[in-house]
Amino acid sequence: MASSFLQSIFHPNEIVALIQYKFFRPPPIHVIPPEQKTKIRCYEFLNETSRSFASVIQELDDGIRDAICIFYLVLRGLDTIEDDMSILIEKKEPLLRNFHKTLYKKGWTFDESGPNEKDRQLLVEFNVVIEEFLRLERQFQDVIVDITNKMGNGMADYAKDAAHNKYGVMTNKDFDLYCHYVAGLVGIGLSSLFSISGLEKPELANDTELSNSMGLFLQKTNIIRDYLDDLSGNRRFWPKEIWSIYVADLADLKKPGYETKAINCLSTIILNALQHIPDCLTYLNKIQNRSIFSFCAIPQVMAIATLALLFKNYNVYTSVVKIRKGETVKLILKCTDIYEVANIFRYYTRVIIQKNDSKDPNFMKISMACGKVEQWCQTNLPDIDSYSPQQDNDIMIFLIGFILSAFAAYLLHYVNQEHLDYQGRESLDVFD
Ligand code: IN0
Repeated sequence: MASSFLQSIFHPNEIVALIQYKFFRPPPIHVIPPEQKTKIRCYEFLNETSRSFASVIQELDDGIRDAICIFYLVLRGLDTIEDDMSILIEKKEPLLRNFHKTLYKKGWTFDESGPNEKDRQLLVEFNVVIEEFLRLERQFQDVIVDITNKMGNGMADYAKDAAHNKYGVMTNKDFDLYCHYVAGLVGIGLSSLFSISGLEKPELANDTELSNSMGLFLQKTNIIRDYLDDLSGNRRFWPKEIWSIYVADLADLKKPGYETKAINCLSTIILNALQHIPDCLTYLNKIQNRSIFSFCAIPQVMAIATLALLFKNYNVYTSVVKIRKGETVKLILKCTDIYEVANIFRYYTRVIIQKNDSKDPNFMKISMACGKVEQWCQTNLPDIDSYSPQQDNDIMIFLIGFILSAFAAYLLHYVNQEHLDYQGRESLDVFD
């Protein structure tokens, strides 16, 4: 918490958002009766895997919350198997291909994940997820099984493909296909669940292209951000069709002497991701239910904020680049309707335009991709400029933020001083 405040010290409105989120946000009102032990355990798992996203799921309306929670945990289980390099391919392939069938095997658990797998315990207690899965309405179960089947088989195809293991993703078409398996299918499944719940129209599920784009935009952003992390685990998701324009090997991008190539390659892959934005906005514009809207919009605005931060940022090749917690919280609080969300997209694509420079080989294409966001807003929300979003620069917020920042800075300075004094005392003790 203290470090989140420190990160946002020069962004008073983020300090206000952090305080608002931490202390003044009403907690989710639904309570699970204590006798429903397996459901309680599922929500505990959800909270362990992803804190901020878990609260967005918990705020979903009654008719859809449990189905999404279980869908999320099932996918997390499948992903844990796919990621685990300690499981041999002979074992991994059938596990992935049959994972959808295990959803009907009461009592099934798996304790062979590597000790370092973050979600190892989820598979150790997977019987709990299965039990709750079997309590869902039949139509929800069918969607989850169908998507898990398609995704598990797609993942298995990639996991056993020798060329993929050696060179990684080859063409831009492969890039889209891999992202379709691991994320586009999630979008397609979610749209079906929304429509079946009756909270959204059937049309949302029929337009699978839009649902797919929602997933591709998120997954491509993750892949761009995780360049270094993935490479160190010998995973190669940046398509060769893109990086081979600049270097002979994907790993060269992080080497000294390749800085300009690395930045231009980063622009090319970011441009590839930006192309999904109009579809994502069109999808979000079709959503009617408020809780589903926030659930879908929050990851999307995080993704565009991340892309704006990654663009022209050499740190992608040296460390993990992430948006500040304060910025995350500010975005979560803002995602209330399509006008707010479109404004956030416009804001970050304008950040990209400002960073863009004419020496970049993709200068024109990037300008055009960002221009399409402006165009989308003018066409679909013609009154967007007369719409007045919650003012960021509202004088009160600024003043409160400023005072709180000063106070936080003082506190941190004070705590640090105490800490140093204490360390000093400790080392004195040692030397005495
Ligand atoms: C998700 C997606 C997600 C949410 C809403 C609508 C979607 C439509 C299409 C595809 C995916 C959609 O959102 C989560 C967000 C998340 O987990 N964020 C993490 C941050 C992080 O970097 O991991 C957090 O801690 O807040 C998401 O990333 N994925 C996901 C998985 C399952 C479900 Cl049901 C929904 C993963 C992925 C690979 C992008 C599909």
